[in-house]
Amino acid sequence: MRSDRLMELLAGEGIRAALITKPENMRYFTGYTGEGDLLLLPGRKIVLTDFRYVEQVEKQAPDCECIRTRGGVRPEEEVAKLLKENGLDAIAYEPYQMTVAAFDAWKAEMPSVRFVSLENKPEKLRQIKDKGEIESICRAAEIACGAFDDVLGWAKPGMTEKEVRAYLDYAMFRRGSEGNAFSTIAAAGLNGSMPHAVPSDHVIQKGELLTLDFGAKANGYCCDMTRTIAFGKVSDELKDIYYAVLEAQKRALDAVKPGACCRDIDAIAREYLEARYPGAFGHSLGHGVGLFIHETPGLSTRDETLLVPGHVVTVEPGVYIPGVGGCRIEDMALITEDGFIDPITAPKEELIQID
Ligand SMILES: [Mn+2]
Repeated sequence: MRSDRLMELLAGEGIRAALITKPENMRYFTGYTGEGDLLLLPGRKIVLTDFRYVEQVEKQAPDCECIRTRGGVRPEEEVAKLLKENGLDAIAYEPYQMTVAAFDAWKAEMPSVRFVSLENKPEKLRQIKDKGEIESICRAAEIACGAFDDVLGWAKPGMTEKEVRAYLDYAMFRRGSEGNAFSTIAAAGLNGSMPHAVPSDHVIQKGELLTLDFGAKANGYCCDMTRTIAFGKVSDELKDIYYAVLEAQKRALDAVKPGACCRDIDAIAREYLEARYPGAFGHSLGHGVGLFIHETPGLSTRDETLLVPGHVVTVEPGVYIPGVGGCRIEDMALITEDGFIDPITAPKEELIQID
């Protein structure tokens, strides 16, 4: 059981209870996708939630106990009671998403209980994806790549960024996506120099690049991909940017394998682009992906993690030049025993031109 691994880690610190409040982590440990809190005790998983979700807990997480909360039954009280019954005076909590108000409420209910930060232990466990998780990510990627193909057959100069975004999102849903992995980015022309540009009413003109960064979800798992395409003939300057980004990505991908250091992979793409477009690649090369769109490890200047089978990272160099435009190309690497699988099969070898 996944939660046993967490409890083993905590046992080393003398802690035998954990309060899981982040939805992705609750899902990871139980399969339950609704609202509520999860209390982990040795050999027990207890979901605390209200009337709206009780049936859902039974269906999605049959090995969990469920405590129904309501006006008179507050989760804080129930957890305090359970700790007391089990003679526990310490509990691990998740520090990253809990509000200060919620934390105060938990502590006020059990003043003699010691609260110990879980830090990133659940996220560390989630780094290594199992076969089912990999299959879900591949399914999400299949949906997203299919949707990109749909867009290629539909998009024309004269459409706005918002229209393209709407169609791309529609195409992903139509192909079975559960939801967007994040807000789809469609940035054309000069907007392309903003890595996380919000789709606007800008009308896409011939001679512009369009960067599409998007992801579908399957079984809760995200994929993440970016392609940059051209509308009409674009300048040599923009073409050069595209092929420089592509070459940087290929060089980085060549280095992706078990045992490789995340920081070194980032450096390969960074040095290549820095030599040609100084200062134009200002974000990390990539990040982990799973139930959440940005996970660890990351391909960045600071992450010294060595890749192992089961890690999933994006490889997404870009060049962004205000007043000129920008380009990003993003694939995913699912690390295997002898290399990696890239589930992003959308074409990129030649700059795609839409007339
Ligand atoms: Mn990404």
